[in-house]
Amino acid sequence: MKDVAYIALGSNLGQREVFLAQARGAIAALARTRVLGQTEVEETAPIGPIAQGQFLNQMIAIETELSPSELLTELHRIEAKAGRVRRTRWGPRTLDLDIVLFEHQSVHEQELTVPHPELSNRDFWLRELATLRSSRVE
Ligand code: A4P
Ligand code: MG
Repeated sequence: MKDVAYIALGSNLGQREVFLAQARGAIAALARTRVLGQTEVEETAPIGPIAQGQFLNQMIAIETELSPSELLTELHRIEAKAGRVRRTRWGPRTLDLDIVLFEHQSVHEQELTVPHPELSNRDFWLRELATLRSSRVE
């Protein structure tokens, strides 16, 4: 099934711009997927209980025939290439790729929850999502 997915990119460790650019390239290169749009990169103050550096955040809209779990596997592979090491939950990271929303599917599995549970708490995600949805060309 073909669907539109909104992917949040985040980095607050190391060469943040480079990690985001690599992620954009890797997402654009995914099989059975095309990029519909992307927001500007913005710097945001860290959310959550851990004291850490500022994030660069960005959101990309894609149309994909990958299933939700196939997409998650690909995003994990792209994170791993950016040297992502999973340490503390919510802690600093070279690259974090979250599936924020699918236009036509919701997922409630142990490995994957979409819409992302934090969506309603993150003003910049809501703003980025609105920007992408309003500018999308079908
Ligand atoms: N997983 C479940 N649902 C999803 C989904 N919708 N998208 C699972 C992606 N993954 C999802 O994720 C742990 C597991 O969640 C994955 O293996 C997948 O099976 P993770 O990326 O290893 O852990 P995490 O990122 O530390 O946890 P989580 O819950 O994804 O946290 P967030 O929401 O990513 O928070 N402040 C600012 N300003 N900007 C940020 O981008 N990000 C975080 C991380 C904290 N503070 C931030 C930002
Ligand atoms: Mg995450």
